[in-house]
Amino acid sequence: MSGFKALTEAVIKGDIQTAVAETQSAVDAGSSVQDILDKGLIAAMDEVGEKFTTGQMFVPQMLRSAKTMQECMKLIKPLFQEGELAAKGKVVIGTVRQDLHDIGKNLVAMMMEGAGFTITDLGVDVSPEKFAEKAKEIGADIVAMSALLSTTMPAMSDTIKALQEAGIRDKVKVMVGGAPVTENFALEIKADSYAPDAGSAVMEAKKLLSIS
Ligand code: B1M
Repeated sequence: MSGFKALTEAVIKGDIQTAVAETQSAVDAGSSVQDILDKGLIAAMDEVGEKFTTGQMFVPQMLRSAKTMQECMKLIKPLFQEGELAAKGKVVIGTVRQDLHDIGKNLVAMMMEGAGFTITDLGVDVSPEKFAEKAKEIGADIVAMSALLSTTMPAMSDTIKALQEAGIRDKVKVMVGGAPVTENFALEIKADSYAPDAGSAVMEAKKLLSIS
């Protein structure tokens, strides 16, 4: 077995050593970071999700696969760097209240950082108040929220309310994303922007701040 298939299999199995080695050989063989992510790592997590839905995998295995993917992401992080860039804007990012999924959020943070944004990552299970407090404290340009559970999506709307209550809603742009989040939902809760994946999150962030 070779290439992305071996990488995907290793992530599904939670075999960190093999997955990291496969990621390294894909990098060495000149594969693009986008392909490593889409065809290797994200493809693996999609399969993990399917196996979980059909009862072939359980939370501990899902966690092990997540840990494996995070280790592979550490390896490709430097490849996102676009070189010496002028600071593009301050972004406060986090996964919303009661949601512990952070792989997609980390990917978005990593790509934004690589594109020159200054990132303050609040982690997971971030309360609306915490988002608002930090955004106010650092004078953020963008508040970026990730949700992976349909049950935690309402926390995005609560966070927008918290930004209003903190008196900074007109000073920050709000971006939302995550697998169950849609463009319509973003419009409904009056977010400024929605992005389906990490690459478009960078483009949307640039658009929001009128950066080319
Ligand atoms: Co959970 N989980 N999980 N899980 N998990 C999902 C999300 C699920 C779809 C699996 C399934 O049933 N098929 C399902 C959600 C169903 C729903 O509500 N729609 C689910 C469930 C049910 C649960 C639990 C409730 C399970 C349980 O305990 N019974 C539980 C909830 C815990 C909690 O959060 N309170 C749970 C727990 C976990 C683990 C902790 C074990 C682990 C997470 C570990 C971690 O993140 N450190 C986990 C995992 C790994 C998954 C799956 C398998 C993979 C998620 C992932 O990392 N994908 C997932 C199934 C799936 O997604 N296929 C599943 C890869 C990642 C790169 O993609 O995060 O979508 P994603 O990010 C994308 C885009 O969405 C976008 O960019 C990224 C790609 O470029 N994006 C943004 C993300 N954030 C963005 C923000 C933006 C813009 C774009 O702007 C700000």
